[in-house]
Amino acid sequence: MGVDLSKLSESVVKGQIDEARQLTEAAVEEGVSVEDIMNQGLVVGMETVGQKWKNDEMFMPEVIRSAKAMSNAMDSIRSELEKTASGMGTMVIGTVAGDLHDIGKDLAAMMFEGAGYKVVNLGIDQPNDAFVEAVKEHKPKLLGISALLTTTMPRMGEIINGLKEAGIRDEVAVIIGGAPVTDDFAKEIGADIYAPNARAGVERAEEYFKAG
Ligand code: B1M
Repeated sequence: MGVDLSKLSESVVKGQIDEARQLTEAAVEEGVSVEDIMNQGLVVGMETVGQKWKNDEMFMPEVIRSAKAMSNAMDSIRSELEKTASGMGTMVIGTVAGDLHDIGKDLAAMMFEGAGYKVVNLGIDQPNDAFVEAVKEHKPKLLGISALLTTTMPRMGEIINGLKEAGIRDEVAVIIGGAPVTDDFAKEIGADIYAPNARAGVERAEEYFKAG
């Protein structure tokens, strides 16, 4: 009897940390691919959470618990994910200076990891220089910048200018996301990709790279 991946997504929605991990491990043991575990289980669960949050059907502590359930379950498949990771290249991601919000950023990091990227997560409240230095150090294909406050959004443009000043702007694609961020803002500051949500971020990055 195979593991029902809809039960896995349900356990994420319900924030059942142990159950989500157990179901993930059981699926791995049964030979279900990490892609299916992510895309038919964990990601579906977290997308439902996002919808419920938007519709005021879930509160923040529940969202945080669901994110923990997803990330804890992902820990058990991380080594498998890393095996496929090299194929997609590296992504550096972080939240800008003065901004402590990390739930959406971590969700995006998890989705990119699930899609096969090696993700270097800088964390929250990162000075502009930290992004530029990380691009120099890790030579990522993609730089992800997250901001949740209108007061911290300007840091995104400053980081892009920092890349230009360092002469490395053309070496990395910049993707930005966060609740107050818009497509127009992304164009205005010269970002390459705008991500309205984590999954769209992965899809749009794929389209961007395909278009060359
Ligand atoms: Co804050 N906060 N907060 N907060 N907080 C907001 C953002 C706010 C909209 C609430 C409000 O007033 N309605 C408001 C901002 C107003 C504005 O500037 N326009 C606000 C404020 C004002 C503040 C404080 C100033 C409050 C205060 O102290 N007076 C303060 C600032 C602290 C600071 O950062 N310096 C503050 C603090 C906090 C907490 C610490 C309490 C907590 C953060 C906990 C944490 O992150 N660990 C918090 C929270 C939880 C929120 C809300 C309620 C929820 C944010 C969240 O996690 N959403 C938020 C209200 C809201 O958004 N409606 C709010 C769920 C998450 C999945 O969505 O982050 O949008 P989101 O991510 C989405 C997409 O945006 C996208 O993908 C995700 C979905 O798939 N995405 C990316 C995000 N980053 C991406 C990067 C990508 C790709 C996609 O690639 C790079």
